[in-house]
Amino acid sequence: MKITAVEAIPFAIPYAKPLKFASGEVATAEHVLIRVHTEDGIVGVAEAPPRPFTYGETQAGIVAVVESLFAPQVTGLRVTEREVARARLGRTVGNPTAKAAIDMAMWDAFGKTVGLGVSELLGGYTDRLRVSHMLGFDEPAAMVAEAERMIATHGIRTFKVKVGRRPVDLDIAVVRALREAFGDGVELYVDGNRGWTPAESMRAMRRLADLDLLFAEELCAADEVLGRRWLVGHLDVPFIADESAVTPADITREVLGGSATAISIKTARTGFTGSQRAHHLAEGLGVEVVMGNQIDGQLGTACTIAFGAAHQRTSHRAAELSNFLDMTDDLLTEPLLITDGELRVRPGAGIGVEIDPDKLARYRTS
Ligand code: MUC
Ligand code: MG
Repeated sequence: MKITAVEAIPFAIPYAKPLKFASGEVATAEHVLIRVHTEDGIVGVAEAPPRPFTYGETQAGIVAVVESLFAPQVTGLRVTEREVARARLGRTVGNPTAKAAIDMAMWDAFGKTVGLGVSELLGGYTDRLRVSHMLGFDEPAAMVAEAERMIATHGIRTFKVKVGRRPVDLDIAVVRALREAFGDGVELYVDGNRGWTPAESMRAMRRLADLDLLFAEELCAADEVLGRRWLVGHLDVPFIADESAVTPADITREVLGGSATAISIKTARTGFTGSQRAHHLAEGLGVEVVMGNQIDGQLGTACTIAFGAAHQRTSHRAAELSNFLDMTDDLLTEPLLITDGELRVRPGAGIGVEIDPDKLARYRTS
């Protein structure tokens, strides 16, 4: 069970269609594959997606922090000593996706060691989740066409619409066009990635009031402390804290401060161990949870489904599990498949995935 080595391997896989949103754009998945090796010959895997516009991490920075600080701190631990790993890694501030990937690779190695799936080990509530697809910035007709394709090809009927552009009219036109095209046969919610001020958010939400939205996510920044509290207090839909609520302390501050009424859990930034803390806290606070997507590849998505399906609260809403569909390729031997709008937990031990060595050789950049 002892960890003998931790590798951080950068790779790059282009997107067929870049995802654009208020805080940035992703055209290539420049992620880092983390491999945790144990003395028994087990290899646990996970991926870290650098999101400089959200957490300040870069691909080179993730490789450097893992190789120089984190690998030596976890080498020699048993894969069950995740709390020790968390405490040691926690001495370094920031670097959420690098820390999360090490945690998830340790869980993967643990599951493979004992021959059980991580989703079972975490709670085993269900074996599948409904899928929500994220629609990035484009013209209204193109965003409607993408939703149509997702419905026809994958049976997906929940859409998170990226908003936060100026003037707000284009985003409002998109949401209205989606509701007109699909009626109440689809669920819709919006994510502003901090693009608007509180006042702009309020005006936009008033103009969207008749469109039966499920949620509004991170429309304005949490730093707009009083403005955001005022906005959230006036909305009649839950307001999801995403990038503003990563740690338990962030979540507590946002919810008890009246600046959020739901949270997004992303395994890419809190791993399984930190996501459990966020989940239990959300239960204690009595707020809804949506499983979010950090623009993950298939490996990251397999982690999200493993965690989301493990608990009742994270299984209630459709989970964001489809960003990988826009990648030109991926690293897994067996691709994930969304059918009838659902994604199933991978069978098998650990996270239930294998890395294809030929694909890794093709896409690794060092
Ligand atoms: C999301 O939910 O915001 C875009 C930026 C980021 O940090 O995550 C994605 C999706
Ligand atoms: Mg978001």
